Amino acid sequence: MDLLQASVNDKYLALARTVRHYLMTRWLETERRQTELQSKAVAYLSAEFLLGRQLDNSLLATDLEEIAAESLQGLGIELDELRTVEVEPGLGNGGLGRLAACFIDSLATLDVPSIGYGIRYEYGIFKQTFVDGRQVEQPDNWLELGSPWEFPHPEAAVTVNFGGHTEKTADDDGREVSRWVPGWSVEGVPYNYMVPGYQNGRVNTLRLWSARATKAFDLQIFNAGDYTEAVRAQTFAENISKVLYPEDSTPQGKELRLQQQYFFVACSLRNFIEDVLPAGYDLHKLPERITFQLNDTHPVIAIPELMRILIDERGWNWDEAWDVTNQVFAYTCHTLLPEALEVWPTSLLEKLLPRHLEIIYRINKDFLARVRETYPGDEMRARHMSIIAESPERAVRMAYLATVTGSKVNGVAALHSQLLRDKVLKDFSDMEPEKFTNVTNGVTPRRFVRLANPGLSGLITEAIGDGWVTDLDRLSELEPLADDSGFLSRFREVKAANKARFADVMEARDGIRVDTGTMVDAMVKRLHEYKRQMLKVLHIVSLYEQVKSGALPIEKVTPRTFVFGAKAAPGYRMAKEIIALINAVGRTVNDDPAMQGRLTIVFPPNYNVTLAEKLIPAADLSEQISVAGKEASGTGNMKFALNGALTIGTDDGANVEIRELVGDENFFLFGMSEPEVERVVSAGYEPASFYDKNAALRRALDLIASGAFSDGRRGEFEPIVANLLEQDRFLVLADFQSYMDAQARVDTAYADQDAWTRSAVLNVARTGFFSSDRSMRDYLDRIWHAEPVSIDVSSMQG
Ligand code: 26V
Repeated sequence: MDLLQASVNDKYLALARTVRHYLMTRWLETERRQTELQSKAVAYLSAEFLLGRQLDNSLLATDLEEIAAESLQGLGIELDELRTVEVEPGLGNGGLGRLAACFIDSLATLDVPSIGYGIRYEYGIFKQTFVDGRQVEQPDNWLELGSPWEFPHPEAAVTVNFGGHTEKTADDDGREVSRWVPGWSVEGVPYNYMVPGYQNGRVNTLRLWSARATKAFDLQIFNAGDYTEAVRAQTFAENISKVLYPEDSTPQGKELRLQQQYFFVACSLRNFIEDVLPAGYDLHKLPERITFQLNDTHPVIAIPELMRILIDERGWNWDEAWDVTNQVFAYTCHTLLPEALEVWPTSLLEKLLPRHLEIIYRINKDFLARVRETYPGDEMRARHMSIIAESPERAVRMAYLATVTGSKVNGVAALHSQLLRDKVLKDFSDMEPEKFTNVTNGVTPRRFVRLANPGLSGLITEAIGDGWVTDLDRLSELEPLADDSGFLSRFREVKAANKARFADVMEARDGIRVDTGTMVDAMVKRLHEYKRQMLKVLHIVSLYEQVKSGALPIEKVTPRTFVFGAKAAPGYRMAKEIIALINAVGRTVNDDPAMQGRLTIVFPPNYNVTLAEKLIPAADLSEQISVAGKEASGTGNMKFALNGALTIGTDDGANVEIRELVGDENFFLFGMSEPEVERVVSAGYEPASFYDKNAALRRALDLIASGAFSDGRRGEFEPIVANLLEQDRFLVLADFQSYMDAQARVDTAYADQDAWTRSAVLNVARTGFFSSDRSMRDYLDRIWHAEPVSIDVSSMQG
């Protein structure tokens, strides 16, 4: 094609294909090496991989950025323009999906043989728009222009069965065996994605499955002459990988969701056993070759699936199969909210996976026998620990199934793992304490520092060399520079440049103006009551109210830009009301001349990985304000700290570890601790008493209720106000004053820019621990016990 006629997308595709071609040699070599060595690998099973844009990351991993930029320039093309046309694959909801993406990046960089398994959703997380300040969801058609990063392998499709019934027969020795007679099936087509390590020649694989109708199924119906029925069947099959469920934390017992889970897990196990392992491999030795890491409960149906394969397809006896299954799975829990623990009604399993249900019953029977043996006469305990819940309906508790079966169970931050042991999974931890461990989450420094923050990266590299990119603990070498005024002023220049870049992005993306002279105060995460965006709103409304009533002179207000980014689950009413309130407060405050632009609220719609990469490096203040004991870890908190934002936060999730590392003087702690929360709640929390006692809080809430942000319509935000006064499950009102006090300390600290910058530098220097490379080493030591395998690049060409 003529360059003159090429669209920007054509040029982007041409560059992407060039880079991927370069990576392919390494990909093949990685695979050849693995086939040769047959060493132990890790399979990360996850329903979500929130990858973000691929071009930048691939250019970094291959070290081709400079040469690409130069050659493009010779053709009169700007690399920067090409970067921005890439649509990010949003195949995840939030933290859990992004964590999976960080982990596979680190595994590749650490040279660990590993493979990610998941679902190739045709539509990722919905695109968020605002209509009159309210969230409206649009489908995310990320494949519209095609993706140059995926490699479909229709020839390697595998069949997955569903439905039908089981039949009891006897084997040669007269033992009863069960046989699954499935009712229908679909095919899974693997799409492979390259996962390049950072400049080390290794390219691992992410294998995502796409569903289609089976040929046999098609033919059968076409031959019967029912053309429309056959087409309908195809659509039915393709539905399975059609769309990512946008619910996080409140699982709905939807049949399609269970179909998705079993679909990708069945494809993945079959693929590993039949295609990755050599032909004829003795599965008794499976634990020498693989750990299947279960990312939350979404892939837990893999447990009965492996049992079924070993028993029904390979003819093993139960104990043999159980012994192997026990060793190859490990389970990561990512939540503390009881309502987020997945349960599947036995009626649904019976209909969709009848043989798996039988296997689960048998696992439970053996397990309960062990419980009764350990605790004779303690029937209550047995009932509590049963994998099968009896009410409100008979259902399988997937977290219990994973805990009982897995070789290890881990939480995702120190506090979270402790709470799992002490509360959520206490009985299990009492019975098998050695099973429980912690691995604190981490984030990849390649994407979230090196790529997202080139300015800071350059500064760091100048000071300590570039080894930090793969050894983030070396950031500690920056510590002495926190007292070097020259370094501090350059650090400040970088922050200023990042704010300018963020302002440009906001202008171009949404037509929003950002004043780069203000403190950037950011709260970005899914909208959830426990995360307490409402507390942030009350802070803003209270400041606004104080200025309007004359209690606070406007000159005394630290100029801030409050940045929100948050999607609400489409069916989560209260979350959507809170989004509407944030936008309403934003409109009123931003338009009020009395504010003189000192307090500005910006809420760009559709916050995603791409926007995160621009916002985080520009932020001064990171809001991590969940009620203590509810946020399992958080990972945004780590990204902000590593980019030199100071945290205002509760003692929750990984905030605890961040504060320990950066020191109390460089962190704004507020709010009740987890034990305090527990005490207040069990004593019978009365939110209205805080409203009665606290004038500032009362005025803020009254202002919202008065219609001041809704053109005088008093009822508009009534559900929010009533909920806070009557229920307030997450103790927003109880923590209000403490939060306001901490924000006052923020203002004081920010007024001394030298001291603030010093704290920011110390945040960077002291948070190297939060590299996902460290997380991966912890998993390797405590759970996986696999070894790195280096790839020899000397023989390879570009
Ligand atoms: C649950 C469900 C339920 C069914 C529909 C789809 C769906 C998707 C995700 C989830 C899991 C919610 C748990 C979760 O996302 N946990 C977050 O995990 C992060 C990584 O460990 C952690 O940093 C966050 O604190 C935690 O909330």
